[in-house]
Amino acid sequence: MKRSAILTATVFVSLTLTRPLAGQATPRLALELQDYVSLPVTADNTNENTRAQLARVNFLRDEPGGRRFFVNDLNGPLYILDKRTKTVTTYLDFNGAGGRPGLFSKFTFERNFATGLTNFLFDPDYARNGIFYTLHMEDPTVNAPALPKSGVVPGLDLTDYTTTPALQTPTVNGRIEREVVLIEWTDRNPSDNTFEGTARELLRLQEPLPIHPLGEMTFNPAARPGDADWRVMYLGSGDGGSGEQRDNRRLNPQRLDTYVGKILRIIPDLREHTTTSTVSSNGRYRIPNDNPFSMVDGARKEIWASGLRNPHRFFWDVDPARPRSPTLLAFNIGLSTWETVVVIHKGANYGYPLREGTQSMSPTNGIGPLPERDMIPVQISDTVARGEVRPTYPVIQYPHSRETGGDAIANGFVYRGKLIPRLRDKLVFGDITTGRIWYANRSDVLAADDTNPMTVAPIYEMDAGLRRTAEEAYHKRGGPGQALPGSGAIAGRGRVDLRFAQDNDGELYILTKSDGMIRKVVGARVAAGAPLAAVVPARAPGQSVTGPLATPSRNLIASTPASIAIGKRVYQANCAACHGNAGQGATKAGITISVIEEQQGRQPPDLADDQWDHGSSDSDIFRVIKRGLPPTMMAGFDGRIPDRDIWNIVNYLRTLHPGK
Ligand code: HEC
Ligand SMILES: [Ca+2]
Ligand SMILES: [Ca+2]
Repeated sequence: MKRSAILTATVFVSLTLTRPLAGQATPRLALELQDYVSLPVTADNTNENTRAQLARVNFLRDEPGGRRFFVNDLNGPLYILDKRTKTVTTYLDFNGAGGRPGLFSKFTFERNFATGLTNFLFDPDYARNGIFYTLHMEDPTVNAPALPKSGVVPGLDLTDYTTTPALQTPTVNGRIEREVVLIEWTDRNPSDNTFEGTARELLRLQEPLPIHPLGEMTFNPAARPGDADWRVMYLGSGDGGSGEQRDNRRLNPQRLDTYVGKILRIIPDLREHTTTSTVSSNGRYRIPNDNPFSMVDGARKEIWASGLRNPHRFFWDVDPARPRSPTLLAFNIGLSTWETVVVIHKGANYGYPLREGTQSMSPTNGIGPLPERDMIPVQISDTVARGEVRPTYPVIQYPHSRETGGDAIANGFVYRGKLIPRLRDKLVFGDITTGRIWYANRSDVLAADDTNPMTVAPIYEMDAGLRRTAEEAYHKRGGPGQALPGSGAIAGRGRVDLRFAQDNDGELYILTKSDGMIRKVVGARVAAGAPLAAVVPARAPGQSVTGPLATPSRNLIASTPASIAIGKRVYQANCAACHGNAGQGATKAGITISVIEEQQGRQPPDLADDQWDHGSSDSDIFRVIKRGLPPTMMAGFDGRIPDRDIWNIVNYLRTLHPGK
């Protein structure tokens, strides 16, 4: 087995220090990675998008007991990875689409992001009961049975297998593009590499669009038999793309009568907690009676928390001082401005799509400061609201920016292994597309879980050289593209597509879809050069916590050559990635932003053609740049670009029209 230590580059990225840390200087860290295993290539190279990633490796989970890892590839296989021999064996193959040999005929995996076999999870009692759970995606319009194909897995007994009616998600156009299916599997003999036993469909959920599905599952690791949380499953349910629609689907993450944009909490095993729970409407699982909305008329009883766009990864932080009550963190992908980590609290509302990060977001006012009276309606349904709630805000956030941010938050873990004492008590996390990696001190993360939206944990960038490493491996392993597949607004051409995993010893692994590799984090050295700066993005310079949304009615900066030159520079740094380097618009610039393409949305428009869909006066354009155009990817730059420079951009844009 090849084991090449890949040392990291020490590229210094300058960051703004907005809150100096008391006491010790913070060293700059560089992560050392070691190839762990290369997964079988499952790419479709007829496509430049994420289907051309060499292997869409999504999760690595350590088997309770620790002899083997299990790993899934979104394209269909659930693998067993032997830790000693590093051999990869297909345990179950879900991909039976279009006559493929796997289990499910309605399986769908070909569109860009979290499609296919999205997740799997071991039951807390797996070592004794052999139970695990999977989430996969189906296309309800495919004309084929939803039952697993018989004979594909010889040991799978399908005698009692039946499907369930899909849990409904409101839509205004009648379109339900996907269904996510949660299945409970019982392997009678979990010690071998084959499946023999039964399976039970627990639920299927309608997803309006193929993005942000119900995709994450976890159990409280501290719960023991007899505890209220024992074998109680928390689910991270993305909003199915609804929050960024311009119609009534938009409020789905807020609506308590929907399952999307929520954290759900259920009891998969009908035999558990029988006296303190209620059987679900489909009869396949139970709902704990202490869920926060179990007594609210019209609400889905499964809901634990609401108002999230895409809580696609969880992490339980176990405090050594209070090991019995761990804290659940969710990594939540943002729409236009902020990537966030939130602490999950019973009944909390995280505000989306009325809030993003620590700002407000609305189709009329754009992205802006929080209102003085920071309350939002408790939305029971589309038309019924009952009372108000103060939103709960992130403990970590970083912006969509080239200097200090990224496109989409991956996940992370507090390091608790032995190999790298320097990482102890640090929450290590990253950005999916850019492959950028940061840490936050665990104590800062927990301290930011106050009721003040403007306190967030400082984050510190680390070097890992991940993009270069992935590019090299991608080419070495036969990837045909010049750049890595896919694209992002901040990453540009080529997505690293990063996720983290943690083994039972607390050691960290890095999964990258682009090159289909798993690498182990084996060291963190202090990098040479300037000391690392902290980023506290919640209160960017000039940004008020609350305040009026007024924008000036006329251009305050004269259109001088100096103003135009500054405007051009600021434009290049912040806007060119989407609107092209000459304002010609994404299409003419040959840019396709995968996320927008996926939703068949509007690509960033031409700003040089003198057609302004959102108003053509200088102050209209100023307002669009400052506040953004929610719910689209056009973010507000309030707090990130000073007003003076927004006027400079307006002056620059005015020079682009060919008539000028
Ligand atoms: C992440 C991609 C992205 C970035 C970065 C971005 N935009 Fe946009 N922008 C869009 C999209 C998408 C739209 C179209 C929204 C819609 O109407 O559907 C848009 C719309 C606009 C409009 C409205 C055009 C009209 O017809 O009225 C203006 C003006 C604009 N952007 C300016 C900028 C400026 C200036 C910057 C940099 C400070 C910038 N944008 C950065 C994606 C982006
Ligand atoms: Ca078995
Ligand atoms: Ca806070």
